[in-house]
Amino acid sequence: MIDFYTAGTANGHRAAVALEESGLAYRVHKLNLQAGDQRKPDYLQVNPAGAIPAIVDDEGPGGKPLTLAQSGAILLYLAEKSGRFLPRDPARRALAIQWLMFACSDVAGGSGTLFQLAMAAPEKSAANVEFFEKRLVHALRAADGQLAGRDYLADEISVADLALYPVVATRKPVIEKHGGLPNLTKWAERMAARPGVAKGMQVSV
Ligand SMILES: N[C@@H](CCC(=O)N[C@@H](CS)C(=O)NCC(=O)O)C(=O)O
Repeated sequence: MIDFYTAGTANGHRAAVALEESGLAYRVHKLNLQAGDQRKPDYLQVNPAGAIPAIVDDEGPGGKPLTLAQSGAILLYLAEKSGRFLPRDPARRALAIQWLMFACSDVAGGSGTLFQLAMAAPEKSAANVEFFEKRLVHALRAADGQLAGRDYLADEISVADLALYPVVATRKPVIEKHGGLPNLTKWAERMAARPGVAKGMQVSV
């Protein structure tokens, strides 16, 4: 059984979608980030960085418990454990990992900046919000190009699609405002129609 520590953010949804799609058994522990659950001593034993998502697999490699943070690492671990979402073909596999990194660094970072500007930045600036919205959409334009003539980022569905979808879903209004990303929009509809994706997106709402 996998214990899954999460909250209703795109990083949390990323791991939830992967857990649902992998078909592995898990139980959810919801953290209230506003209340500071992530900084409580019990949780810092799970992830000393004080962030979600994290998992504890009591049947990790060699039958030993494994504790893991970082949504991208969790996706790769679940893909290897379930034998799903990491293409066997080496070229597709390399591309899947490239787009996984893109989703978890460039795109998640850009979306995180928008969150910080809205919730935490000491000074509010509409111009800065607009600037970082456009930067995020510019990054997503690369995925839109990759999806021209393809159903999935690495041709077959992979960790890359599972990683990117929650941010695209969360930032739909920003994409619509600055967008014109038709391939990404169609891909997002395809992803949303998957029962595992839909269920994963509801896990910590
Ligand atoms: N790169 C990390 C980011 C994790 C992260 O930033 N989690 C946020 C929520 S989306 C968090 O737990 N923040 C708690 C805090 O900053 O106190 C990942 O992909 O898992």
